[in-house]
This record gives sequence, C-alpha cells and structure tokens, in this order.
Amino acid sequence: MKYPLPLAVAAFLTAGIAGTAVAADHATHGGHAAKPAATAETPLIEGLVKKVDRAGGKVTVSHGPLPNGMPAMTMTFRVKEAAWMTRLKDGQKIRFAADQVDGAMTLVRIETL
Ligand SMILES: [Cu+2]
Repeated sequence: MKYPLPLAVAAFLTAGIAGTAVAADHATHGGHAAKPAATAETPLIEGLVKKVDRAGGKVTVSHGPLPNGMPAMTMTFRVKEAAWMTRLKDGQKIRFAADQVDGAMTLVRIETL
C-alpha cells in the first residue's frame, strides 16, 4: 500500500497541470476571437462635396467624424481613381471611405447619393 497514494497524487497533479494548460489555451483563443476582424469593410462616411479641383485631382469635402478619430470638418482629399472626378460636382452628396495614401488623405471608395 505504499504506491497507490503517491500514484494517485501524481495522476491528480498531472491532470491538474494539463487542465491548466488547456484553460490557458482556451483563453488565448478567446482573446483572438474577441478582436474585430481586420478584414471587416470600412464603414462609409457621409460627406458633401464643396469643391472639385479636376486639374489638381483634389476634392474638398465636408464630412462627419471618421473611424480614424478625425472629427467632422471640411477638408481636401485626393481621389484613388482619377475617373471618379467626373462623378463629383459641387454640392454632390457622397458616402465615402478615406485612407492615407502616400501621406495624403485619399478617397478610396465613393458612393454618390
Ligand atoms: Cu477631415
């Protein structure tokens, strides 16, 4: 009767350690799952075109708060596709996504309303 108890304790400890490892693994996975997917589509922001500078390839837009923390303001954007300039005119309401491209805030997606 000398062996059974130590074996039982050893088995218990092993199970306890394994259980802890499993729990930690689950916690790690839970942390990953809690993060928003990086591939989620950027929400579109409403904006009003104030001025279209076709020659300069720039559009002045009055916009609401941006997801990147920029507050509502009127500012100048570049556009990702030069062809988009033809769809824009003064007073045009748009919904857009903007991002930094080569250091300049750029309209990377536009829906005209
Ligand atoms: Cu702005």
